[in-house]
Amino acid sequence: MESAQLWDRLRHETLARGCVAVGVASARPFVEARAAAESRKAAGMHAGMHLTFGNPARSADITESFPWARSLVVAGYSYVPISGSPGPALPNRGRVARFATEDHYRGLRSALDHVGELLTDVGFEAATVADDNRLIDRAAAVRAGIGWWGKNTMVLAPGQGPWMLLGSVVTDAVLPPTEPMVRDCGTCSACLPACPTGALVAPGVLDARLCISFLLQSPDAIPELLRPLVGDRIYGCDDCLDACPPGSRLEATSLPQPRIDLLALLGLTDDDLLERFAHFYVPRRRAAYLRRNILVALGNSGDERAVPAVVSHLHSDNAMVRAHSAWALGQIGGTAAHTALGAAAATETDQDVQHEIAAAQR
Ligand code: B12
Ligand code: SF4
Ligand code: SF4
Repeated sequence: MESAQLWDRLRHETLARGCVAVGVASARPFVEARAAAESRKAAGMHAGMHLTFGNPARSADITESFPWARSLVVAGYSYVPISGSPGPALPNRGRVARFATEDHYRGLRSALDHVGELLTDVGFEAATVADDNRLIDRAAAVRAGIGWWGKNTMVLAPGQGPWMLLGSVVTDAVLPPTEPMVRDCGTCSACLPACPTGALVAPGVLDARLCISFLLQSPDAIPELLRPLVGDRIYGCDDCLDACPPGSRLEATSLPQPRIDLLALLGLTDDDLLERFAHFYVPRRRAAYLRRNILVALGNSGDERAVPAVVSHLHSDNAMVRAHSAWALGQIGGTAAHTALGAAAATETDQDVQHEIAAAQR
């Protein structure tokens, strides 16, 4: 089969399997993306994440992982409007960013695996790579002409805006590359002031240390000053995507979904909590990180009905959970919260938690 014919078939099948954009990029190294990743890392803006920052030279050159790679078939998979939109804010209710309302990557991976099978059926090598340490997905998408780099660092596509997940099929087939898009954000810069923490420190530059999406996946305590800005989120953040005009028409078609009952979540066992959010990235699959996020959201809600559930976490065997519980009680305030903090102050032995309790009592 001629490469143009093969590409036509792959394109058709990718779109038929639910992807909204597809293109081809050559497998040569992504020199600029490597330099950007190295520079973010040198400045500490990667917040210690491994992912594509662990070895930028490898993530920017797919032939390091697949020496036979010649082309990348890159696809964008839309998760809006099916994700719905968070309904109105309510006390003790939280929200999850749209990309994680369910495992939306499943549909993307299945479409890409199908394309891979079509390639192997005609004798080529093929491997699916999506949200993986071996490839900087957005650099591949921009080269394949799927979209352009937005000032919020997302890849935006006409009609989709930033509401697409990205992935590739790596292959040794030499396919005709699609042209990169001649488009950019122009004079718009709406995403920059929309970020609650100022994590977009310059157009196209994100400091992950300030990004709520990172903080809710981080393997550490959430910095005290940033906790109020987390609001009612328990996973992911969409503010710089919500602000983005190219995505607003699509977003407006999504139906409001009820926010999540945070007290019911806190009452789950660790196993049930992890199972409920099996598709989330949770450091070392420890439920304590999910509890940390829920406690911060409850603290921000400031509703006294949460006190008994939060107090029960003041006696957790995990110091980080106790610390966030103390903080949440300080935010909620009231007699019951202060009595519980006083009792905990008398028995707490961990210095960091003692500090959090003292701060919460002020
Ligand atoms: C690490 C990571 C994160 C980190 C850091 C994000 C970041 N901006 O780097 C954290 C945890 C914060 C994160 C958050 C999110 N992520 Co994320 N994340 C990744 C991951 C694993 C690697 C990203 C990476 O390599 N960055 C490296 C550096 C080099 O990229 P960069 O800083 O953007 O650099 C480029 C720009 O700066 C641009 N540039 C340079 N100068 C300038 C100047 C101007 C004016 C402009 C416009 C651009 C520009 O060029 C550089 C490259 O050459 C990818 C998956 C993957 N394997 O690629 C997913 C990925 C980027 N994430 C994704 C998603 C969906 C999200 C969230 C929306 C989830 C959420 N709702 O919470 C948020 C969005 C936050 C944001 N504004 O980026 C999608 C993005 C899809 C898309 N359409 O772009 C990806 C591709 C996963 C996937 N396969 O679908 N993520
Ligand atoms: S995801 Fe949220 S915190 Fe991160 S850059 Fe976007 S608006 Fe800011
Ligand atoms: S909000 Fe405006 S500047 Fe930011 S990514 Fe979207 S189009 Fe670009």
